[in-house]
Amino acid sequence: QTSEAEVVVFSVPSYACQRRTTLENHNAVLTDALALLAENAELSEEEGRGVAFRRAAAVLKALPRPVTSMTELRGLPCLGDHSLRVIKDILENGASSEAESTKQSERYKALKVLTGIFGVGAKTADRWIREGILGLQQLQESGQTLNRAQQAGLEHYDDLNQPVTKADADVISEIVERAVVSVLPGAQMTLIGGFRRGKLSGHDVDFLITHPEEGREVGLMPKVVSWLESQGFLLYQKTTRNSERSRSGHKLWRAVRVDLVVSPISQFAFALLGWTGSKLFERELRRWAGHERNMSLSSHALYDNKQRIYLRATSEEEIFAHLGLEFIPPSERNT
Ligand code: DCP
Ligand code: MG
Repeated sequence: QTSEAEVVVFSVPSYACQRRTTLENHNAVLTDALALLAENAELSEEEGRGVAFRRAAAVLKALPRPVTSMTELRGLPCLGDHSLRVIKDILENGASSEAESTKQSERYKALKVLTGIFGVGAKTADRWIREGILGLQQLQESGQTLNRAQQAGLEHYDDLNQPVTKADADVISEIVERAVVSVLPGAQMTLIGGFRRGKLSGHDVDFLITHPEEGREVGLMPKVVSWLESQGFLLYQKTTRNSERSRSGHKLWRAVRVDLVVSPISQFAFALLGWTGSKLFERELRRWAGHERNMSLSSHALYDNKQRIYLRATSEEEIFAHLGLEFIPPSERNT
């Protein structure tokens, strides 16, 4: 005869875009370790492993209380063997030996320092490490040729690696707003990225700019950038023509990264949804659209592959409705 104890398990839908994830995280000890392993995988260009750790961490972030035993995890989605091993280690020993040894490894430390330079990605950092360059001083002494972005990144290394606070973001909002309305009266600016999700700090400040009359936004980006430059606010700029997106340094009391996105009003809702994040939330929305709805979602449009039509939307709510998802407000997209 067997007796079975009833175990109360958590229930969580499998796509992050089906869940409400606030900034309140009851499992930070677990998710910090998984995030570190995800970051290490991404820095080692193992994207698949990175996403697997990110999805596992996201499930734990959505739980209403701390996990205390492995049995509570039964039936939860996205927890692969590797992530479960990491969680078990922490629950039993207080820390993940894998996360700890990764954090202390010379390679991880070097990847962090080098990719902390604006304009340096995982590939470049890996090449430098293989050439024996593990830090900023070694890089400067090596005589490596740096592109303009990397030179600016190295010059403002400390500033750009210092988190941007909400207060910094508010000051910058006022300046960008002034720039936008000066060069195009009637243009509208919205805070996007982490600050729109209610985060209190970030690595940059992101803005979306549009005009209520379709077409009036054409040519706006270079004008905004010129205005900022003429007022002495610009340290460095990198413009991507296609995406109408500009990254610029910002001289005030320190250098701050600012991301500007310009969108025609017809695409505004898609740009707003696509640039509010989090990165995993965006990835999951696109995966849901493709795998569950046979649609293609981007920050420009939503295409229905079956009906072969573009689905219009003037608000984020409409896009969620097209996708057959419950609306999740920005503050609950912190997955
Ligand atoms: N984004 C994305 N995929 C990328 C880069 C960006 O989906 N590869 C979207 C989602 C992000 C948003 O753009 O949330 C802004 O990009 P950031 O890198 O600035 O991300 P956050 O603002 O969320 O983070 P942070 O607070 O560190 O700036
Ligand atoms: Mg940001």
